[in-house]
Amino acid sequence: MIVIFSSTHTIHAPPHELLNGELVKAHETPDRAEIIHTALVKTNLGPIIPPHIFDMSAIQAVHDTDYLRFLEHIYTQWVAEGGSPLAVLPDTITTRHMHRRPTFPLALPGYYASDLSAPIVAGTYEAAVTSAHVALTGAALLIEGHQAVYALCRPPGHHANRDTYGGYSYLNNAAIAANYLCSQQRPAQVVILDIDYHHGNGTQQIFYERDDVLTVSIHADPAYEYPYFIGFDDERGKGAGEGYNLNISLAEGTTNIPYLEALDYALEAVAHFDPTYIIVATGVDTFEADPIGEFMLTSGVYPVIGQRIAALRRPTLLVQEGGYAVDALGNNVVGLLQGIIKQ
Ligand code: OKP
Ligand code: ZN
Repeated sequence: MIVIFSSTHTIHAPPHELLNGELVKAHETPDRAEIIHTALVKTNLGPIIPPHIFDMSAIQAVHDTDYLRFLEHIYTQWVAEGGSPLAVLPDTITTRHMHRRPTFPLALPGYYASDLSAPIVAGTYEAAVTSAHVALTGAALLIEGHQAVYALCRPPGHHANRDTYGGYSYLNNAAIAANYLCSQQRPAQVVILDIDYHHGNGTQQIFYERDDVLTVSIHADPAYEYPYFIGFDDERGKGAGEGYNLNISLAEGTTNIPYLEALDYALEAVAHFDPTYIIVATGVDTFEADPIGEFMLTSGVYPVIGQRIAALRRPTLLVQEGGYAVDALGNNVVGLLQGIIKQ
């Protein structure tokens, strides 16, 4: 399996995040990707290659121009205006009742942020663009005929919307890759299967009214878990996209067996859609020891998950999302990838 990786991710190292009312040390750290990279090198899973550089239009096809410009320049503007050089983190955010776009640098982040978990530092934009290029490189390899490719993306992306960031996500890597596949080789039909613990709200919304990308997400019930305001099972898509979004939410404490049942249900929908390509938004924060996830999956289940996905026998791109139990992270990701290869 080809792996795509860039060490550019290290320039995005947010110092902190707001979690349950406290400013705590960031969970989404550079060592996550380094740990996965080291585990991949050790297991000799396949060639590890750097990303190709794509035209910005591949990213602009998914994200709004004003939002991209904001991400690129806000850190400098924020610091120049007296914001903390530690990181951009707004103190005032838009709601349903106040949402005029500001121009003032200390106010702008509150217009684009969906939560306070995703600080912007000097290197965030470059790291996020590189992360998108890592995913795009994977998509291009599928077009070239590869059966399974792993994009070691960091920062993650599935909470980023066309014009919002949050949930450690700035650019939606999986969505950018899916949209690229659709635009390159008509009539490509793409499934994004999101197995991260958290609902992939950005991905859902980007494709909500489209029928060429089926979005399927298995995640913790938003009634008690982030992103709270979206991700419920009755959200099925809209307009042409009606029936092309599937949410499967699971209870706190979910263990291997019920999880695999949910996966099988999701995979039936995927098979029925008959995709040209599958993109797996790969989070392993479903692991029992994850510090921010409440599922109880064990390391032994990840190879099984991989095998069942690969049993669909479609060209598959795995895009890294979450997973914060750093001691087990390398093992869990490698296990999943080995399951994909073994099938
Ligand atoms: C990113 B990924 C819960 C706050 C959650 C953000 C979580 C982002 C997860 N009270 N904070 O792994 O999907
Ligand atoms: Zn997650």
